[in-house]
Amino acid sequence: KTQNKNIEDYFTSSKPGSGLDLSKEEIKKSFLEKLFYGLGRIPTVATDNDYYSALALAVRDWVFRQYVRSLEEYAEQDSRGVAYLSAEYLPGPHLGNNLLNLSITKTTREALADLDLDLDKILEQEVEPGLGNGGLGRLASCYLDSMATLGVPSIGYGIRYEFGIFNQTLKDGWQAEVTDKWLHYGNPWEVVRPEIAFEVKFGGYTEHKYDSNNKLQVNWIPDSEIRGTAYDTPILGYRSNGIIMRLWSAEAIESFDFAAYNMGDYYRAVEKKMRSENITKVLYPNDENLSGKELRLKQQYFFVSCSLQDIIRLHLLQGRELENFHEKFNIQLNDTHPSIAVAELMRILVDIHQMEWDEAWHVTRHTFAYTNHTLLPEALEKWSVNLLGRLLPRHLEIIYEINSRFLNELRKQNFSTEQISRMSLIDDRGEPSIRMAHLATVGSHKVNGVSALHSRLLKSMVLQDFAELWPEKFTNVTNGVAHRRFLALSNPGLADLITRKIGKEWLTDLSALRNLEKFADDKSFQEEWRNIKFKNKERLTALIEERTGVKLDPSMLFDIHVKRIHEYKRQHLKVLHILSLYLRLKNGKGKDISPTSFIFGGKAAPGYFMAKRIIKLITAVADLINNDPEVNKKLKVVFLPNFSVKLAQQVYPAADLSEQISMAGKEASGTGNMKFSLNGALTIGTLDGANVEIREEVGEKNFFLFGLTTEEVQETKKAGYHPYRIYEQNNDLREVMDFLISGKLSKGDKELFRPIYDNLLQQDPYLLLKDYQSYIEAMDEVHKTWKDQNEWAKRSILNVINMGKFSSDRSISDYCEDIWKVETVKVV
Ligand code: RUG
Repeated sequence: KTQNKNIEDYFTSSKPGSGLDLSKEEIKKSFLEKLFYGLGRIPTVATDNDYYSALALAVRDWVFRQYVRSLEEYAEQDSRGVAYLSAEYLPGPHLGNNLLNLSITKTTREALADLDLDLDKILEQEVEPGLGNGGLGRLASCYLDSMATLGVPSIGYGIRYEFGIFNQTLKDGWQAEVTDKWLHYGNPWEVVRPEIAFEVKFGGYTEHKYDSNNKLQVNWIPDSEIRGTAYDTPILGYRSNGIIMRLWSAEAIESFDFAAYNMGDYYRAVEKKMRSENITKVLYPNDENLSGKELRLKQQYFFVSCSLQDIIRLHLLQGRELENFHEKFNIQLNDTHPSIAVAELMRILVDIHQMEWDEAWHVTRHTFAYTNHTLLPEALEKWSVNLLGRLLPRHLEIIYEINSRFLNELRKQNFSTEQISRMSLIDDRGEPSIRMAHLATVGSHKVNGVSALHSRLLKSMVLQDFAELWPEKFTNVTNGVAHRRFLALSNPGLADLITRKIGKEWLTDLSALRNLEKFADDKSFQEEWRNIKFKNKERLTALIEERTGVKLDPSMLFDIHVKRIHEYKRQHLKVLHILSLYLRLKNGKGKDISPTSFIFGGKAAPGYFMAKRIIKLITAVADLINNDPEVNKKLKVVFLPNFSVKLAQQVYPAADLSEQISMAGKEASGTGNMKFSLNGALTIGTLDGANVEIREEVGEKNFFLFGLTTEEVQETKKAGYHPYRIYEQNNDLREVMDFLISGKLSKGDKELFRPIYDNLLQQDPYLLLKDYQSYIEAMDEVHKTWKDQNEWAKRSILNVINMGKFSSDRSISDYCEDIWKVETVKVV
């Protein structure tokens, strides 16, 4: 750390000014300076991407101003901080959001117009960082937004994947994956910090020795080491603080093997470097069986180790002792992906800083808190003892030690052998493996689920024994979404109407939307509301036509199902419904059907056979219906490829109906459901995840409910479920199912969709057939309600105004109060 009195004096006397509310001239000047001197471009050669980069660099300066001001404030208050550890982030495009948060969108538009440039065209240039798979990564980014807005002293740690989630294209109706080269044009938002770099060890063995005080010293002798370098992206809150998202990138410590080079083996000279850098090359698409994937475990440990070394550096930099580390830092584990951190912190404290085991364990348990995001057995992470021992031999020893002490405690408390084996961190059945959720639970002071239902099920199913042992440890924090991005930024028409009626308070307190209640019955307000929706639908229609060639009619009902493709999310239930409408129309029984456009979007994991076939089914149904003049005036179907945050921002504002139709008990929370309602879509949904709470908030009448409850699902399965019987008894369903294998969807190929057909008739693990009739009836009710446009508008308004609970600001306040116990410090 260098002390430079002159610079310090300058910094204190000239306190960085606020980055907010800049004038048109200031914006123009900074933009042009970045273009000329930041990028070295002259007007004759500057491209749209140069304009985008210049504006982004100017904006980044203002965001950093807010960040620097925040840091000063935090240091002064000596605040308790939060480190959010997440293997995934989906920030979405930064530029528009930063302009909004600096309150300079309008002025920037004018500044650029003076230069004959169009802000929208410039915004279009941004390639978003696809550093996540779906809900979990997007949630992490919503949380950073809210932590910044509320003034939580915090850092988000993660991985700087060189290639993010694949880009999805369609080939002959099938998903085809294309590498995501998001860094191809550079990334103006990040700053590399070559001096914030840590070494991370892998492999090798451990040595156990007693020192002169007869204290055991363990030394880990690795067989390889890799360096992680920090890349910082400032994240700005709304007219508020700035925080950092710090992503680690792997590089070789020695970039060149001179011995090999001198012997003429040029390839081997750089091979090691290439192998080391593989660690942060690519994001794993989830839903696959990841347990054998060594590189995935390396990624997890790599980012955890860098992050912990960094947090400890920050702690010691302030002259503090490690004994009170937990009083100064909370570390939130976003799912089990970073849960190896429990063993790593123990290793750092005990092996490196010579802390006694019991004290280190106290510090560790009071530092971590763990958020569980899934009950799906296949998604609960387990690492084979063999693999973990090979990559992280010392961590395996530590995990065994934690486990042995934990199990001894249980024995003392007279737990049965059966309970003890259920709760053990090691699963001994079959090939021994580590249950990462158990490690995270034992090593944390709080464990939370992400919706009321999910947290209840977590306590009664997956972590039941632990919840009985430590009831006070378990809590719920219902997810929330960044309403500024997903309403203010994505739906400017609606945002403007709301602000005209009730002012800007809702931007920082979403529950202020309730002040709109008096307008719910107001016919002229309803009309304005509908016009805005219509314009959003026109916008989406144009985008869909450009991307797919399918032209929708914006006066139709827009019925939208966008999310990852997974059997439990039941996209194929929606397809069965569409086919039932198609057959009704063909049989001359479709007079009650309201004209509808069905829009699907979402990626399937590349190795997930059924999910990929479901995409093919959707596109096959789309081809059939869109090209049949007998039905295509009433029905249209489209699969919008490559769903992303950028696309989502266009899709949610244009939705009339939100499909949230997972089998009850499977969707931990869902966050798309919140974004839809926030933009005035009505929901058709099951009592799953956060749907339950959304329905409570918006009112039963304003939510189309169908399907079994979680308890009914459990009873159905327990009683022995026979989908074939339902098929036999329901004529309509039988006709639809048989249509799947009729060849009419597949140019005569009767086998193409047989795997879906067979799966549903023989196993139907997600009870589509059981819920089918109830879904059809609820959809009929939707179509009936749509015919009364005033009623629909009223329900849409009631959805939006009751969404206060689902802002991520509320979620982060809950974390602050219940889990982190931190005080917020705002700079504005
Ligand atoms: O599937 C869940 C969603 O229900 C949830 O809304 C989201 C954020 O909490 O996390 C999703 N999730 C769960 N993504 N990955 C996992 C399992 O690792």
